[in-house]
Amino acid sequence: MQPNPSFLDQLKQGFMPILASEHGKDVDHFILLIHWLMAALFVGWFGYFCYTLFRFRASANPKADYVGAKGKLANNAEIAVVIVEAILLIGFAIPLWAKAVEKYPADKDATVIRLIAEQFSWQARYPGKDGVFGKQEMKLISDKNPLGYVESDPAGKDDVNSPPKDIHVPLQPVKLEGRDTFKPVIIHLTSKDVIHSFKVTAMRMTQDCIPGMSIPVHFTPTKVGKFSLTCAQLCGNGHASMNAMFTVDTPEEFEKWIAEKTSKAGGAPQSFE
Ligand SMILES: [Cu+2]
Repeated sequence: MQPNPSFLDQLKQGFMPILASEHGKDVDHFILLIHWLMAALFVGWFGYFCYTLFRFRASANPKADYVGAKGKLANNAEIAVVIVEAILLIGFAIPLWAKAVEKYPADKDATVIRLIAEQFSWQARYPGKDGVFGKQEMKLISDKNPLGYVESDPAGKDDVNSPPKDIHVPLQPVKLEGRDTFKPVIIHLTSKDVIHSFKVTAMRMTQDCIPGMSIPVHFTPTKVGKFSLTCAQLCGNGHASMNAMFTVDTPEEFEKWIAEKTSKAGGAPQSFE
């Protein structure tokens, strides 16, 4: 796990958790803006509350006033809050979402993995050197073949299964659209049993894993390190133990890790249970 950042580092990043993905800074910026709005509302409404306690105290108002306040301040304040919220939604939240949806990377430019959730573990599958995943079938799932791998499919011969709860992706420097960045990661999420939720806070990623569906997510890692992958959906009595290590490796470390997993298993299908 990453060491705890210093107080100064935490202050610089607005007391947000460690950030290790490219789009995460926009997410953090948006969260900070919302908190500034909440802080302004807290101060404003609390001040107003104190003012009313004083202004309408019983000793100064022996007789109840049935008309109520006539000023426009409260109405105008409400309108101002609605305007600020609309700016946050239209100016920040929707463009942020649109960027994530429109900038979906091509498979050839990305590290593509499949991640399968189950009570109460995670296991990833890598397509191997040919970059093509072998077929998987639900009915073939067993203790020996935890991801239902179809043995007769040649595309799957070089595929690699990660050990349970140990997911690795590489931090590969690349040039995309003329700028220096890192290779994006695409993860196809699914579940073997109930609804789970993939959450890697350092990547600012959360997405439900739903049985019978393959849901792709993408992000660009920016830091090597070991991060925490947790399940963000109450999924049974072992939910709290459904965590895994999400490691971002240097390309060399990643190659080594994949090679170890391949040779250890002596070819597909590979299980590490
Ligand atoms: Cu779960």
